[in-house]
Amino acid sequence: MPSSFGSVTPLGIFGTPAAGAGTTPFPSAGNTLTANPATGGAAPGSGGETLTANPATGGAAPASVGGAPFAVAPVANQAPAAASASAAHYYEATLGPINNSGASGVAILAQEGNVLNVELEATGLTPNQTHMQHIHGFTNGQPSVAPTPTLDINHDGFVASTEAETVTGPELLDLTLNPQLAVQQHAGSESGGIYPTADANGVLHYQETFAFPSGAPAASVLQNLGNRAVELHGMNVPPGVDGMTSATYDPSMPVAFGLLHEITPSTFTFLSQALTNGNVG
Ligand SMILES: [Cu+2]
Repeated sequence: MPSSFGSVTPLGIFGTPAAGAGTTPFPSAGNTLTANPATGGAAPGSGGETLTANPATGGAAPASVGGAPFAVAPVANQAPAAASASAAHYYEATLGPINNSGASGVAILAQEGNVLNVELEATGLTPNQTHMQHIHGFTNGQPSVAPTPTLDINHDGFVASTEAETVTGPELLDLTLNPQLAVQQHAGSESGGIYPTADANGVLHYQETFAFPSGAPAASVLQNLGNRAVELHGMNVPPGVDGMTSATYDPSMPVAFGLLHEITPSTFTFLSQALTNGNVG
């Protein structure tokens, strides 16, 4: 999995410093995050799974920088020294329960160009079950809003995925463990997507990097991320709900939802470290 995107340079997204910050790829210990606790992360140098550099704090000023702050900047990190600073954008969604699921969590996104990194932790999920998770939104720019019980049009006591989508927007990106398939914009089929499974305690950890070919239709999901939302699915439902004929696990039932909003690089770093340390969710 780490080599899925061998043709891209994933570290640029995380190595881009704020203007004036240190510009070496590994400015100091403590700024290197191994982001995938579930899989044990990737071996150093294999790319894709290792977050580097702290764009907000800049970390400790590297001794080698001296008076030429950008002299050692990697090619991918040649951010202008002035106004525009970093081209990376960071987002957070606080996930709250839907359908009285009891689930909650947090998702953080880092986006630069056509590369998107997603970290997510959720608790209170149905244990040992696979949970579909997506970025939802509207491609016309309409902001997603949180679903409410009033959307239960068929009055079965649950807001089904299709009912929720009237306000959240459709699935725009499948947050799968095989992002090479998710690069295709969601087209109404879950075929082929591999989603994470909650552990025996109902806890789910997720980290993945999506690299979209330039100009690919799916890359549009990266636009207006601040108007979009993260939604998790899957819970046990009684008979008669969502077309189920018996009490069963309904993999599509929404269980957690959060609106994305842009955060500062320092907040992203803080949250990313907290996720890595298991202190969030
Ligand atoms: Cu969804």
